[in-house]
Amino acid sequence: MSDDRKLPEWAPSEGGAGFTSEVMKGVEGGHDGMPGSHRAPARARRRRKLTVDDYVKGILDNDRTILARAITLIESNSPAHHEMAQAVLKQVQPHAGGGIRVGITGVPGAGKSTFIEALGVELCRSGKKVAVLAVDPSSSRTGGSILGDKTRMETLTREPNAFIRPSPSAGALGGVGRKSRETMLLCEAAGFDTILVETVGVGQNEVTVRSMVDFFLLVLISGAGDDLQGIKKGVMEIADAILVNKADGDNVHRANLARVELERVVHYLQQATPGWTTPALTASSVEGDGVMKVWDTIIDFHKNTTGSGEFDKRRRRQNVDWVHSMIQEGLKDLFYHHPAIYSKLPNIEKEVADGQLPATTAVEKLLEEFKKLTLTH
Ligand SMILES: Nc1nc2c(ncn2[C@@H]2O[C@H](COP(=O)(O)OP(=O)(O)O)[C@@H](O)[C@H]2O)c(=O)[nH]1
Ligand SMILES: [Mg+2]
Repeated sequence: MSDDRKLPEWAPSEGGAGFTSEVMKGVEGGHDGMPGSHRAPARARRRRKLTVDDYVKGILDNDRTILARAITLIESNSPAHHEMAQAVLKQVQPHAGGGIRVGITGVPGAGKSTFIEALGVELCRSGKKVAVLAVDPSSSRTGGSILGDKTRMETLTREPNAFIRPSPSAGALGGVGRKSRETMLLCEAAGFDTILVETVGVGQNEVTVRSMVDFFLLVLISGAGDDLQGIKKGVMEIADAILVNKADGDNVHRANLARVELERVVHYLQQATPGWTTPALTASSVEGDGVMKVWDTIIDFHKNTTGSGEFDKRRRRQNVDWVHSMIQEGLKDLFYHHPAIYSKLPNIEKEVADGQLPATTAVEKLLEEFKKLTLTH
């Protein structure tokens, strides 16, 4: 398996030539020392089909290559993979749940990745096992920002206690981190005790991430004084802490002003977590100041909410919410993939676009059709 280590952990198991060529070179010499043995090329071995048991054992043994492949399996849209993924999940689930799940959101460029790297390295060096899931909506389009994040987390990547998994949110059904919950469970089962989920704060993302993490951190930067006007009240109301990042150089004073102002504003808002007052903090992720203060806050939060029962309550509620979101996703899938609907949709769309059919009538027609097809007794 050591050959596989050369691959990025998130390389797709059916990866392109770019991922495999390096590995091919390393093993072609047949240097395993076994006379007469004929080793299969790394590419073939890497693609060896794993059984459910292989996946489960690999995950529980903290084999990162297998963990990465299991995540790829979970993220796959193929029905065959789906069944296997569920079987794997079912078996590892009893070993999951032990991590603290932290969501980190903010506008692009706020310094989320830099912060995660600074925090992650500290945590790894203090013996924690840190999994980073970077859910990046832009990555599915450009592919660029994933690499950008990866580059910025270079030091963290080298930490033996870290596992970094960028996942494109793949725009389509479900949007952000459709499989992030499952991925978190796998990481926990593999022994990761700290799960950091990075996501870009746009639209629904914050709410979705909030619904799957224990602690939600909003990362901001202070600008030219009118900072706070652009921040939606709704986002502040779901944050368990607000971090004004880039508090360094000329920016320290402004960042402190912003922090004070934020603390004042938060005071008037609804609490994100009952019994917990959302603090505003400053940090410089580049210089490191204030980064561990955020971690101390997370630890305080954890103590506070496990003591009050809020922690458990939230996890229980999240599991139920998850059921409903999967039902919604499943229903949507059933509808859109039904051959009768699928085949009619383009024409109906055209009629609506051309103004020949009211949108309401179109929907009624389609749903009636769908009901007839599915609700036969
Ligand atoms: N001065 C300063 N720059 C920072 C800090 N954190 C991040 N940056 C810079 O801000 C840019 C965006 O950072 P990145 O972590 O990729 O932001 P993300 O899009 O929120 O993940 C990069 O050029 C970072 O070097 C900080 O604390 N201070
Ligand atoms: Mg980033």
